[in-house]
Parts: sequence; structure tokens; C-alpha cells
Amino acid sequence: MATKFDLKAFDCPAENTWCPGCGDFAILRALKLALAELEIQPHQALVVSGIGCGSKLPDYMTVNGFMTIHGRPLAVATGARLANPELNVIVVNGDGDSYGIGGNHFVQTCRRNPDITQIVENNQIYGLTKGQYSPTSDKGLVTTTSPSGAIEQAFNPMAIALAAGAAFIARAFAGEPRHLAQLIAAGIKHRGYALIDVLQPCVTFNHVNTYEWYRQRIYHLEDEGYDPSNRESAWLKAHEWGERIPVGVLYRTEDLPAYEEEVRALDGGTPVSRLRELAQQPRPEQYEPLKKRFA
Ligand SMILES: Cc1ncc(C[n+]2csc(CCOP(=O)(O)OP(=O)(O)O)c2C)c(N)n1
Ligand code: SF4
Repeated sequence: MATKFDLKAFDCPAENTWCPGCGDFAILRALKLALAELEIQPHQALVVSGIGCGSKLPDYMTVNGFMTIHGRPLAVATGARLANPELNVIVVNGDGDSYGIGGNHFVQTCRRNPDITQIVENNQIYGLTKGQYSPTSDKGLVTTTSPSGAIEQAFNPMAIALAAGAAFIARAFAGEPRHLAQLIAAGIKHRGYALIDVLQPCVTFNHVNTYEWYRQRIYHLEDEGYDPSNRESAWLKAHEWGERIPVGVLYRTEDLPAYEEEVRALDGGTPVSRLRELAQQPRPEQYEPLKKRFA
């Protein structure tokens, strides 16, 4: 992906505390690449996160950022988008934040379809709190809270997003930042909610789902002539996990209106546009005394 302006615009001096080798580094780079490719400048984007290792991401780039409480970035992002549709609103959070504590917000956002893009750093573990199993941990995964192996079935974000009505559903791998950047850019360009679930190795706590594990299994849907507009095919692809794991756009439809297009309360203007109008209206009580003073 050739970028049209300098990625340095997004650089930031904050000390990075991610473990060396963490997949979150590639996600950070891919997001910057995608924004640069779309010529979106730092002040034109808002990155909203929750709590977790991956949710530290807005701290590590120059951009408008909002770190919410655990599991709530989608609610905050939807509100921000309604208030100011000129902002490119991007949510970045972990699988625990998104699919665990934020699970209901995830489902409601899929069916609500606000024009925001969500990047889920899916490392199949709770990284920040030191390696408990998460909703996407594979059954049997041995972790600090499942010494005999996780006994629950894993949450399937692709299938749940599809069933809940999401209009753009993609999966990527943190070991391929340029491919990931293309998917993020496509998600941002998509009108409505876009989910990009990123397979993100946690090199410290998940010793099963490693870079090597994923490299042996992933394949690219676009290499197989796959048609992402077919809902039935997407349902089958959403359930492919194990020996072969598809990455790319699983499902996409442009047929659904974005949530904010249907919110009638915004017909008279958004909160930000109304504030701008107010600011431009002459306020005689302010300038009349000044005029008298300098007459
Ligand atoms: C209400 C609430 N419950 C629990 C926590 C503790 N907590 C902080 S981060 C986290 C898990 C984060 O996991 P994930 O979202 O997968 O992100 P990762 O750290 O793996 O990037 C938990 C349980 C919290 N901060 N707030
Ligand atoms: S604990 Fe895991 S997810 Fe957190 S920074 Fe380290 S490698 Fe990344």
C-alpha cells in the first residue's frame, strides 16, 4: 500500500509498554498506514478504546483519542459519530473488551450500523490482567484461570456479527500489516459499521496461538475468487476455524443505511454543526459595548 503522506504525522513520544513482539505493534502501524493512505490527518480521526493492552493504542499515536471504561468504546464512538459526522471514528479494543464485557454493545452495534470502524485485537486471552482465558480462547486452552483447559466453547465473532446484521465483516492477521492496513482502509471507506477482527499473537501469555500457528493455517479469501456479497457463503466461512482459517473480507453489503442517516433528531443539524452555527451568529450584547468603547 503506497501511502500518500508522511506516517510521521501520527508519531507520538509516549513510552510504549507493550511486550517486544506483541501483535499490537503491527496493528498500530497498519492503522497509521490506512489513515495515511486515505489522507486522513490526525485531527480528522478519533480513536476510541476500552481497557486492556491493546486499548492503550490511542496513547501511542498522535490522533484524537478516548480511552473509555472497560467494554464501552462502541457506545462512546457511536455518540461521537452522531455528534460530529465529519470525524472518522475508529474503535480499537481487545477481544475481552469487545466480545466479553462489551459483548452486548458489540451485538447492538452490528444491527444498529453506525458509520464507525472497529478493529478488535483478538489475542484469545486477557493480556493486561496476566493471561486469563477470554471469550475467544479455544476450548481446552490452558491459561492462568483454566489450568485444566478452558471448558467453554469459543465465541465466534464472525458468525455473531453476521447473524446480528453487520454489513462489513473482515478478519486479518497481525503478521501481515499491509494486508491489515488495506482491510482497515476498506472498513473506514465503508458506509456503516465495519468489523475487522485481527488475529493478534500475545507472545507473553498465549503460547498456542502464535505467529507460527497462524501462518500455518491462514489463507486469503481474495486468492480463491471468494464472493463476499453472498451471505450464505459468508456463514460457512465464518465457521471455518482450525486447520484452515480464512482472512480477508468475509461479508460486505452496501445496502444498509448508516444509523445516523435515520436518526430524525439530526435532521436539523448535528450537535457540532449547530454549535458552529451558534458561534457564527452575531451576539450584539457582546460587541455593542466594544463598539461604544472604540467609537
Ligand atoms: C469493569 C472492569 N472489570 C474488569 C477489569 C479488569 N480488566 C482490565 S483489562 C481486562 C481484560 C482485557 O482483555 P482484552 O480486552 O482481551 O485486552 P488485552 O489486554 O488482551 O489486549 C480486564 C478483565 C476492569 N478494568 N474493569
Ligand atoms: S501481555 Fe500480550 S497482549 Fe499484552 S503487551 Fe504483552 S504480548 Fe501484548
